[in-house]
Amino acid sequence: MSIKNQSLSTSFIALENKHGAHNYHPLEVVLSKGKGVFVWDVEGKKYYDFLSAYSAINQGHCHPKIINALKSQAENLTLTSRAFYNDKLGQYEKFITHYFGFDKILPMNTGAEAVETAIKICRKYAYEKMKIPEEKATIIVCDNNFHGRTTTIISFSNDEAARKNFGPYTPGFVKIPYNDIDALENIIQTTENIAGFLVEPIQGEAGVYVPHDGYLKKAKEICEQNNILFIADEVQTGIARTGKLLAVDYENIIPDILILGKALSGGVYPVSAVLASNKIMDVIKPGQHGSTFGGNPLAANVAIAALEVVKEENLAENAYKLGRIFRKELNEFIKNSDLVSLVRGKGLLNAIVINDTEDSSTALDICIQLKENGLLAKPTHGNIIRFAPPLVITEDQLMDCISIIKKTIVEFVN
Ligand code: IF1
Repeated sequence: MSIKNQSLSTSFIALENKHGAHNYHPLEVVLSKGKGVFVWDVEGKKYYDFLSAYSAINQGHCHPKIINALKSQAENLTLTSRAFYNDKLGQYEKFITHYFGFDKILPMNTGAEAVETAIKICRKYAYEKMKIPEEKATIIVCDNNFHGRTTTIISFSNDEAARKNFGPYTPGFVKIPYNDIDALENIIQTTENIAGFLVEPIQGEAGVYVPHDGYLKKAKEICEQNNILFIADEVQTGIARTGKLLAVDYENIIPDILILGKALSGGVYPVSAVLASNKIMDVIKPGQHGSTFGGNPLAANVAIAALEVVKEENLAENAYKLGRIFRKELNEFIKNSDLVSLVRGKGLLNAIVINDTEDSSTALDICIQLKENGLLAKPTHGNIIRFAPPLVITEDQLMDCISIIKKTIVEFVN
């Protein structure tokens, strides 16, 4: 970066460092424009976005249809609160419940809020329908889960950085190893008052851990046999990211409670949702749950457009096809690499595992070099780099990105 350019980025970074909480350590790039699979920094340099704001930008940056839905609604009515009805929410609720095949939606804003909402619904259903004694409901979660950053959610995290010194923690959760059916069966046999099983169909933050085929189906069967609610957190894996509309679609299972977020709005507005049957959702009565922005007309209009784009542009099919090409090309490449030990993922949610210790800076250093070469990505934990481009990426663009990744790894080794 030239000295002049450096001062421009540096000045923006300095503003954030001085005036903003230091709750992130971003890659040193200052973005000012996004379109499709591309983003531009303040110096005008163009990059492929291979993070997609953690899978919130599945439809591509600033998708025209979604932006128009945002603009047109924003000029009419943005927020009424739920003290009154509005002319967009009911249409959205009908649209999304038909789209995913559920009876009802409880609309929220962030993914964490939707996870918290699902936990509350599960607990209330346990007390009022499962006859579990009040205050005794227990929800099974998995080791290395990531479901957000509220106090309750980090209470069942085993990521010390996300959890330490934020206690006292919310009780009512038990942890089992991910992708381990015996552990699920065992905890159910040995623990009283189990109300639900909250699980990511693929563990994103943990490093794009894809469970073995049949895990989710078997887990759902065990939950059904034991009258336990199967709660799928598809905030990151949903909305076509893994090559199907939902990651659970690979195993043809229907969760009792489905949690969505991120790409539900194409990244233009915070929109999340909890979907369930009438039998489950109807435990929530007026005044028992809500939020100021939950179900606002702006979110409703944006989410309909974002979901229409997914089908109109065959994003799941594209993610499925290009994901296979990505893993095939990289698996071939790493046969001769000592630096990259593994490629894994589904659809366009993939990761490479760097052959170095978890606490090494190698993965980050590679991302810094990728940035220099025109591609933005970020490590998840330690030695794992997640690759998740917008699902609108073309095969030519993907091949271009694969070349950049290969070139960078070769440069890094030499
Ligand atoms: C950060 C991670 C990804 C999620 C799943 C719920 C939520 C998330 C499966 C909460 C959010 C985001 C949060 C963001 C970075 C990103 C992330 F690195 F934190 F773990 F994607 F893997 N369920 N994930 O992935 O949704 O409240 O954020 O809308 O906190 O740094 P949210």
